[in-house]
Amino acid sequence: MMERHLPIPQKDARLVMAHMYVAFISLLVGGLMGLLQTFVRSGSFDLPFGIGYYQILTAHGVILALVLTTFFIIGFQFALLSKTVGLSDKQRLSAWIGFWTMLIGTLLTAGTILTGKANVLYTFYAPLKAYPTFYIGLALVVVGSWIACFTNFRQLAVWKKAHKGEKSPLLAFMVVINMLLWFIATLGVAATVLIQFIPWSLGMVDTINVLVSRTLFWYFGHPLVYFWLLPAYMAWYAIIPKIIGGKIFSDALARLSFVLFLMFSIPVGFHHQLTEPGIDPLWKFIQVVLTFMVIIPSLLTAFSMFATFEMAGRSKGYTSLFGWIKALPWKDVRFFAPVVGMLAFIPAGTGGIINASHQMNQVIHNTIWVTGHFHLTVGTTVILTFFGISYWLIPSLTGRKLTKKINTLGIIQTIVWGVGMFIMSGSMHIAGLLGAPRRSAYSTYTGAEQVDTWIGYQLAQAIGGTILFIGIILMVYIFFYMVFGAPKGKASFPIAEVSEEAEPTPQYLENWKVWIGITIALILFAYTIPFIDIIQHSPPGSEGFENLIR
Ligand code: HAS
Repeated sequence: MMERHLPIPQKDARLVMAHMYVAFISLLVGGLMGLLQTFVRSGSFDLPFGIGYYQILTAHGVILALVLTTFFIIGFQFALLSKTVGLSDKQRLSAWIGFWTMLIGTLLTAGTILTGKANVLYTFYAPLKAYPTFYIGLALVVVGSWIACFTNFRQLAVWKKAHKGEKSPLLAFMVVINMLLWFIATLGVAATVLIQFIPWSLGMVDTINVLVSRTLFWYFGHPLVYFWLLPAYMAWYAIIPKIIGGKIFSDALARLSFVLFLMFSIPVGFHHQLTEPGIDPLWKFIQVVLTFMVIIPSLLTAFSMFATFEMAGRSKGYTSLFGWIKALPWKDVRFFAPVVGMLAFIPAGTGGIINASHQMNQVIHNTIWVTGHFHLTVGTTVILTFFGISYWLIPSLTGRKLTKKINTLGIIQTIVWGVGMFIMSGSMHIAGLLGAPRRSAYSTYTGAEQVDTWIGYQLAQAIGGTILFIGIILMVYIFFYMVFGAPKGKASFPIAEVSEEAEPTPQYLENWKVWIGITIALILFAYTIPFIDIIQHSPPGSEGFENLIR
């Protein structure tokens, strides 16, 4: 077969595409589960063939939040590193080993869920207990992702050695930060899965320390959301400027915001446990303060994006206060999809700040407001940016062109997604404020009056969910068309240059020892005392509850 002219070596393209296939198949399967859920919760639909609500809820969460994201991100990051610092044969081999390890783990976990032996949701809170293969599969996914981490670290290290004294390419720096964050964070989930869940599910021990397991989960669970967000920020900072015909506002600011994410995204897990008994309120308060620190890099990003857009518009001659908005390429889906994601992040981030506010958390915790929050953040901001990336990445990996037709279909897909999510997530937020719980199947709560106030919103969720599912079908069609159907041709791999007016990037931003040192110090500060306290004052462990919920 003739080698096609691709912006990255064909062997690397194949590796990235393998990740993309898993991601887009996951989108279809996980999305279908989501659609069924909204139907059940509307109260007018029962699942056939004895399938349980919590079974599909677990599949939906694991397949979309863990599988789709991890495969897309790791694949995308390999593409970025292949383009900026290269991927040697040895590194490619280890990347493939990582991929297969993750895939085997995914199949094991997904298979366990589909046979109804793991109705524990994606947070797998103890004392709900799953069949051991659920946890073993998850452990394999984490191990596979670690292989990817170390391959990425090695890629940059080799490049640095060959380019002594040079600043690393911005995207390579960002990828390494994200993988460092992921590695440090997954140590927590690996610890709870290996030390607590697997022995317990195998029957080697009778009980599990519930609070320790949840604390280790959230030590991982919050940085997890930034592991999803940072690849979107990579595209915003370094790719979107090229697509709009502009330049990166500031390389230093972009790096600083990533360094702040590394430092502050981990020592904040308690903000998911603010209502959890057994954790000293002082340490909850300290972690809330640290949570407010992790908002800063997102505010820096918002500033940076506005500056990039304005600079690009003004360079094209738009001089009025907001005239530069007109200069943006609204008809280019590679811009349109991510920018809708950015706009969604304004209310989504505001919701996050509400969640993190200690007192207000009491109002929304465990209500469907939180589900609304994460469908706006990961389900809109992140995923629409991933779709936006796909419109140039997939053609550039398959040697095809993004046709006008697909561009238009992509814009329609984005609008469908935006409308569906506005209806679904909006009604989730409102129903949550009215007290509707999350993580629960349809219930009339023995005819309680309060239920009447949120019934209409549950119906709206089903309508929004249906529109979103149409969006999924469109996106999966677009993906396969870009892989197999689009005309052959040369597609671009857009990476922007830094503006000439930007300040030079200080050397210290690449001082890995300092940033990793501060990150570890902050984690030790935020977790050591409360964790010792949790272990010392733990109530007796709990035995497991299997298939308690269906
Ligand atoms: Fe969150 C719960 C707090 C961000 C995901 N979050 C969750 C859960 C998920 C999740 C999945 O403190 C549920 C977990 C579970 O199952 O229990 N979250 C925050 C805070 C932020 C935040 C403070 N979350 C995210 C992101 C996520 C995500 C990002 C996924 C990707 N979250 C919480 C808390 C809880 C929580 C509590 C626990 C609730 C509970 O009680 O259970 C912040 O990072 C948000 C900062 C963001 C901003 C917005 C900046 C805006 C930007 C856009 C600019 C727009 C432009 C467009 C440039 C401050 C950058 C311009 C366009 C033109 C045309 C000009």
